[in-house]
Amino acid sequence: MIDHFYDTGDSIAALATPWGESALAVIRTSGDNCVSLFSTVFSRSEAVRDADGFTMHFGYILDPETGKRIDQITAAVYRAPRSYTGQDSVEIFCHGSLPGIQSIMKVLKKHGFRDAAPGEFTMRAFLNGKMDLSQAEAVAEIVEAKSYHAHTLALNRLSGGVFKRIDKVKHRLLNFMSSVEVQLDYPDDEIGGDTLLPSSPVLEAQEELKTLLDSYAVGRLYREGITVALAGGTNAGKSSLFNLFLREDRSIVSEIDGTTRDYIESWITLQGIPLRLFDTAGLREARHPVEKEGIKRSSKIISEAAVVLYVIDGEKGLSDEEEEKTAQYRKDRRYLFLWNKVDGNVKAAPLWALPVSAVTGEGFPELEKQLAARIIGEKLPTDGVMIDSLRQKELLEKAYIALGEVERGMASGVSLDGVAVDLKDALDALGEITGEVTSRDILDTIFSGFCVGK
Ligand SMILES: Nc1nc2c(ncn2[C@@H]2O[C@H](COP(=O)(O)OP(=O)(O)OP(=O)(O)O)[C@@H](O)[C@H]2O)c(=O)[nH]1
Ligand SMILES: [Mg+2]
Repeated sequence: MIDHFYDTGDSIAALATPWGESALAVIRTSGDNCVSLFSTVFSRSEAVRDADGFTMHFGYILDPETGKRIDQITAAVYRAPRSYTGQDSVEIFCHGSLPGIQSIMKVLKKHGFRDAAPGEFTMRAFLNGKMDLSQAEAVAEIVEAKSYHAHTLALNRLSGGVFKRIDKVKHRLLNFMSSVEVQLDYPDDEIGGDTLLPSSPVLEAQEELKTLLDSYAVGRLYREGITVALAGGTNAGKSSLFNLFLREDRSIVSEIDGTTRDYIESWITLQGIPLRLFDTAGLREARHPVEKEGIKRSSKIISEAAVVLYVIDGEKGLSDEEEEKTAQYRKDRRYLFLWNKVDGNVKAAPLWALPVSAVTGEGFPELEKQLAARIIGEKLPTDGVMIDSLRQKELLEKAYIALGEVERGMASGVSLDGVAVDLKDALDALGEITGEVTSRDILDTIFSGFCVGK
């Protein structure tokens, strides 16, 4: 991290759009002195120098020494504190030409601006109280979101979703802390006695933290996706179902046993969750070395998949061998069983298998529903707040564990001093999430992960 990262008095500038040819590019600047510095390189310098916030100005970027025009631009002026960083800012909308952008940056730097470090704009926003640390992290999460859903979740965090939840827990604990302190200050008071402290605020706080912690796994899921494999005997209809999921004729389907010899994969989205779906080679005692190898590779995919859709040919029903196998697989939480070909003349499906038809699509909506439920579980927070940052998750765990200590301490009658120490640990961890309690190292780590211009 560069040394002057914390000098918020400097005026900084950076390209906020990708470095490449485009119709428009945006150069962002910020600093207490930023508007007046900018006016020295702008053709309508007086207009911009006295400009109000939220105004746009059309003109040219000039080299003040030669008077040469560099680019035709519009400049958006923001006045403190009503800007992204909380400082005076100018956003320059110029043409997306690489030499043009370079020349503008050069003239800005010659006239008082310096290059912004990664995340420095957001860092200033945080230091100026425009957002808490969980919101600052959400800024990077929005930029990096790979799916529509991940984007929506990050936007929720940006509008303070995590902050509000943590703040609520913190207030609960602070109230409790004051009752502990009252007892510490007046140990002989007649209302005294450690046993009088109710443990419910601690339990309720723990419950809240647990919900947020559980949301981490779900948040990751939306961001990174999950692997689902179709498995089963030959000719069961795996490739037909694979194609149905893709809504595309991707995998070869035929009535010949052992059509699929290798695995095939494709990304699909199920209720906003990215799924990496695999079609695999039908499992049987193969003689051909190529098929053998295909089955070996497919078995590896199946053993590593988060969810296995085990397809059974309902027309044939279960052979003794398959009966035994599926009995084994049913103990594995990852397996969901499909009784395929129900459009035809099928045997009755057992209760543990879902009747479907890859040909008519019968049972498919139910399959999608059950698959989504299996993947997400029932832990989806109702208000849609999910955490996505490993840092936040670790701090939540720390707070959760400290509260466990508080509870144990109270139950076993440990001195109230000990309880107060654990309670303070929990509060500190929560404060670190939102950034009230923080160190320079933490800020460096968080903001250095940002892109320049953010
Ligand atoms: N009637 C009916 N036939 C189906 C259904 N699903 C698949 N089939 C037929 O069953 C045969 C095998 O289908 P595939 O999808 O190739 O089966 P698979 O499990 O991929 O087979 P392998 O790749 O050989 O392991 C084909 O002739 C399909 O048309 C279904 O739901 N109903
Ligand atoms: Mg196949």
